[in-house]
Amino acid sequence: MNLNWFKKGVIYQIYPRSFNDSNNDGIGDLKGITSKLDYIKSLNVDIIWISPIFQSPNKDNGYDVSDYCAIMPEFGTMSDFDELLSEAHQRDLKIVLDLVPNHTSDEHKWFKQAKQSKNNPYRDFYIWKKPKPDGSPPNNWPSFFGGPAWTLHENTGEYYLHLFTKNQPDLNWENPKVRESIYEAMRFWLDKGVDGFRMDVVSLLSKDLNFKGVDPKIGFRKIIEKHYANGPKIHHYLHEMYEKVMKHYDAFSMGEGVGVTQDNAHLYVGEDRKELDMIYHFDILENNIINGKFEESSEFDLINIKKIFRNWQKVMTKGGWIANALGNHDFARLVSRFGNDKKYHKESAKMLITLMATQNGTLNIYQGDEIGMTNIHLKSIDQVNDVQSRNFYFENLETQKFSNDKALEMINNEGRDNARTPMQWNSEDQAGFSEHEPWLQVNPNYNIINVEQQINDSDSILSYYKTILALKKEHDVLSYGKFEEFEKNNKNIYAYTKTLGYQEIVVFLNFSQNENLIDYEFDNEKNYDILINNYRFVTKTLKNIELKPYQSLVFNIN
Ligand code: TEU
Ligand code: CA
Repeated sequence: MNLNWFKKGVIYQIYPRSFNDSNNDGIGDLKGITSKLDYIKSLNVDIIWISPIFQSPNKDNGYDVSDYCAIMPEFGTMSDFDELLSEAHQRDLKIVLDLVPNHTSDEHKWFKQAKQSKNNPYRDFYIWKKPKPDGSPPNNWPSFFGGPAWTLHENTGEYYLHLFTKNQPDLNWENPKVRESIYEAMRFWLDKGVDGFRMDVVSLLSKDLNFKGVDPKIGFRKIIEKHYANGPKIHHYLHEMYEKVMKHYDAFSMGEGVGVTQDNAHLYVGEDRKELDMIYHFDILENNIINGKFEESSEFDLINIKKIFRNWQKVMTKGGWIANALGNHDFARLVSRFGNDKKYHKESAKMLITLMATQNGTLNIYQGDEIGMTNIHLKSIDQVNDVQSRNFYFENLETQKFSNDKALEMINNEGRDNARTPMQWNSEDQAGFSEHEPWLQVNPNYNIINVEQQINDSDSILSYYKTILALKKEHDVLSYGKFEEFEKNNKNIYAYTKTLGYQEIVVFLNFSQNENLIDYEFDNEKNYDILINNYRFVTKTLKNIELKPYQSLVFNIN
């Protein structure tokens, strides 16, 4: 296996709108990030992924780009960016930008041109189809964010495809000019010295080119897998992107693998394939979301989670590499979802980072998770900002599939605003994020959950993150060890060993609120030193160890 720097490196994801506001207009910005680089460095992370910062009308907070080579004015200027990059590099922190190659904003100059007429040279930058004879859309494809994936452009009489909002028309990757234009933008940033890209929904670049209708009964996740992602040209495009751009730089690509499965992932990341460096998979993030967001979801099930981790390990044993995450800007807060954000807030937040830091695959940490930020409870739809949640709510008002209260409850449980509330720096007004009312309200728990309060507390979630990430730097076994599980069918405890050369560790994680006895044969001939433990309490004997609620306990065996 080729041990590139980005495999062991830990990624810290920043959602710039919500991270730190330097000029007090209520919106986080680049200077705000620069002023927190020492803080970020102190976490012992290596790479910063910044969610989109390119010019955008913000219909989907930057995931609708109107100029790939300009900075969004709300976030600052190009020289603010250059300063951020150079200050980061001085601290030995890498910067990874979020590239959105599947669609642009409808305000991008390419789309403005394309709309002019059917024979405009930019027409073919997008995907246009004639209406059906009755005037309806060319097929029944649903968009990710509700409603059909097609919108009629009245003046030219054709529909354009948009897998996300109607303000995000899909680019036509069949057109070599589109590909070259994106490659040019990539070179622009790489020439400045950025260290790589997180590539938004990169698996969707090639879709089902027959545009066959879908069977809604199979559910949205399967629709993505079968019709939107993994299209016939996907590997051709990604290989071309590697050859024409990525291979010429010391930079890596992390593909957002929506619709990529354990069975086809190696085609994207196999070392011999020369396509992507790693795939960011969704199986954990979507583990209880059966058919897609805002449909029925199932209860937390550790046995299923174990199975997902186990199967994704296989992609790496086949020579590929993956990226792991329990949370990002599109999902609920991890401690609220996978842990317990009340009685066992601290314990479960620490246990969850222990899980992530001891799995192979590049670890992604999302801003605020290092202090255990939680979901927010919004009381009415007026407080909801996220376009996906709002579309769901208003569509549901008409269909009444769920009651309005239920719809709001689902938004509170699953909605994207949960992860997007401003970063909680201290207990001052607006959590120290800004002196102005922020674009999205601060979580009212900021006076008990914030950086300032945790930074000097050796028992805090923040201190635990720093410790375990330092251990990850020191012990390669955490990042590359051979993984072996036991108690596979235990629904409360996740337990595994990892071995690399002479080093062996054993990891015990209690996912329940109860004490649970571990069933493991300790070898009398060996020493078991505690590498990390989220409880102060230390066991005297290795017999009949009872894990406390949400305890994580890792031994170094020698
Ligand atoms: O997300 C793609 C994606 O699949 C998400 O829409 C995800 O499935 C959903 O939020 C959870 O149900 C990426 C970006 O991360 C997201 O913020 C963008 O809105 C989207 O692409 C469009 O660019
Ligand atoms: Ca600002």
